[in-house]
Amino acid sequence: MDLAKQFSLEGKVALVTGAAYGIGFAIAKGLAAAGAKIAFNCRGEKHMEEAIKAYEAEGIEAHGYYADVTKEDEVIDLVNKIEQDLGGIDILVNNAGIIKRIPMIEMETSDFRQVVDIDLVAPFIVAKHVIPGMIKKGHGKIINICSMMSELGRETVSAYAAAKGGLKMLTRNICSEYGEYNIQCNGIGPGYIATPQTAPLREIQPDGSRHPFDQFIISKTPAARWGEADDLIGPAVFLASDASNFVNGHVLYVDGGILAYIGKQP
Ligand code: NAP
Ligand code: GCO
Repeated sequence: MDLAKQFSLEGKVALVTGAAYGIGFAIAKGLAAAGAKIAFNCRGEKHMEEAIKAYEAEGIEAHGYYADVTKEDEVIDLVNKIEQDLGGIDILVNNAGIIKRIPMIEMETSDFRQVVDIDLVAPFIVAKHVIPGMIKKGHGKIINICSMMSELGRETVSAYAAAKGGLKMLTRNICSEYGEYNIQCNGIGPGYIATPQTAPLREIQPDGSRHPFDQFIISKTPAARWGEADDLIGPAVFLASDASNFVNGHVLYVDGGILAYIGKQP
């Protein structure tokens, strides 16, 4: 048995949404290292320029496209351009996402809608337009970036938790509806990862101490550390490769053990 071949992504095209930096960039870097051609999208020129340079610094010829994943016409255009440029999408990572940390009864409905739009409706839109091409190819891998908040709630993240909980069920439904076409749709549920999205939770306090939430997460994580975006590379390559052809509808939590642990006694 050729185990290396099972994990190889040679000849495959991967679209990672929102992969100019953060978790998306790390996952795209890992998929490229396994042999995939990388396509990614972002919304701003500055981020695009910086991202292309960052990919080049990693020796990766990433193909960057401007697209807001909440805008269906831009997603259709994105998918068509990748089809023309690279020959269609074998691997889709629905990574683009935002969070707004506001107590629910103080949250504007427009804010709630924006989070759900980007974190749940957009993965639906992108998958809806990528799956037909995967059916034609006879195979496909979809990885939805879920969250601890696909399983747990906490103060101020009602919209995010609702969206990420819904994304877990969208993952299971795509598995159910398209598994017969040799399409596997799974989720990755990162724990607390040190990226721009969580930077406010790790800010050093005026007195030089660690942010209270930072200390809280350390106490809730058996690994006693925040995750790094690169911790997600191995799980992503596994779920993007033939090694996971009979894994479907699963959310793989990459959380250092948070979900298994009651937390260190103060
Ligand atoms: P991040 O650093 O804030 O990056 C988010 C990315 O999404 C950015 O590239 C951003 O691009 C893009 N994006 C946002 N809205 C978009 C839109 N409408 N259209 C296109 N791109 C859009 O966040 P991250 O920490 O890397 O998180 C990436 C994913 O992992 C998210 O889905 C997040 O919910 C999830 N996650 C993160 C953690 C964590 O602890 N960090 C844990 C679990 C899950 P712009 O620059 O254009 O805004
Ligand atoms: C928060 C954090 C979390 C992480 C991640 C955990 O405010 O609680 O931002 O939501 O981003 O989703 O898995």
